[in-house]
Amino acid sequence: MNLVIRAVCAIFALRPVFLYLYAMNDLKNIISHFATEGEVCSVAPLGEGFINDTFIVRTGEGTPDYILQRKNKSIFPDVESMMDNIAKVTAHLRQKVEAEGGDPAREVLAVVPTRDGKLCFCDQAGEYWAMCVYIADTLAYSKADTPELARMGGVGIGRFQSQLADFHSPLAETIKGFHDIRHRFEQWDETLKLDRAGRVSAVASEISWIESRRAKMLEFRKLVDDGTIPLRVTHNDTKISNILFDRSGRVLCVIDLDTVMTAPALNDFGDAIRSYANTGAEDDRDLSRVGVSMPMFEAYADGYLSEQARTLTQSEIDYLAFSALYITYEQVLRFLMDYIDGDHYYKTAYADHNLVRARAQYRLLESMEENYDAMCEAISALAAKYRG
Ligand code: GN1
Ligand code: MG
Repeated sequence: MNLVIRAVCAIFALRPVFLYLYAMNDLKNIISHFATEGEVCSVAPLGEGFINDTFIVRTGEGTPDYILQRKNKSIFPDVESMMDNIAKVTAHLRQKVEAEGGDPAREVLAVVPTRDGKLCFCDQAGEYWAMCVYIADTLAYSKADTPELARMGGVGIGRFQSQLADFHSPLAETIKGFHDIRHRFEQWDETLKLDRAGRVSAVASEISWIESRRAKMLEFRKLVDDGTIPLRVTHNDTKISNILFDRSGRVLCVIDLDTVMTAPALNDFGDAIRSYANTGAEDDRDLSRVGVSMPMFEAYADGYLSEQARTLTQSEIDYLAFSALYITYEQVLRFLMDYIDGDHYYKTAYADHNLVRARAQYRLLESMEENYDAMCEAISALAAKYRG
């Protein structure tokens, strides 16, 4: 039956409806395996994540609500290790928030274990589920509307990185070579060779966008390999929708910790700029709307450097502006690669969605290239301001 519902919903692009029907059949049983409090009143799909399936689980008065996620095991091959990363990192963050006199219940994600003490539950179909406590009364955005919000986003990620600066337990690599462009090129070359969806010839000009910048991107990666750019504990998916803000605009809690790994801190800066400083949407069809907003760029960089300028090395400062180009380029590659491959990685809402995303992200990349000197100057000025 599920298969029929799934097929119908896929045909009519009714993913949320599918999730809801799926939920009603099976979710309460899955939830019963977790150490939750209270009676489950409702379960409904939540959010716009591209990878996992997310649900909000409402319980009655006086007990917390929860976030339930089916983790995408084709993307995260070792969900148990990923959850182990998240448990370790959140325990560390909790100690920091407590020591700073904050409210750990609202400022750190709380993983809900299963009743037998595991961090995730594997159902009969072999799907992995995880749960955390829902943090009520927060604001989430798909777009930064004001420079003030962008600045607070930068403060939040700067703080997140600094709270993890003394986290030294090893972390599993949840997705191999996630922001390593060398690894992405291996996948890219293979995808083009296989041409599984027969789309390569139709996107020749888009492919040339990637190829014309290949050498430059590989050159940057060498700086990571030779230790010029250090590794730190980073989030790796810092788009604005992965941050919860409080009503005063302050970052309350950084969520979606699936990709927390040891990686260059620059990834978090670059990915955030890709999101906060885009004047258009990530998948804008109207490319005239897409570009880098310098006020948003400066505001985010100001917030980030107010927290991190004294911690980052000079090499990291020198490549901060470039990191925005690097991550945006990588995102063009990833969307285009998924389109060429037949749309297996990202959730899509319509047939050429990944191609639309790749084109919009490419327009953003071009705009960053046009504004690159100004971006570098802004970073130098801000680094001087906060380093004294
Ligand atoms: C995915 O999971 P979500 O929707 O926050 C992706 C990111 C991309 C982003 C593009 C694990 O993020 O890397 O930048 O989509 N996450 C994974 O919006 O691939
Ligand atoms: Mg994510």
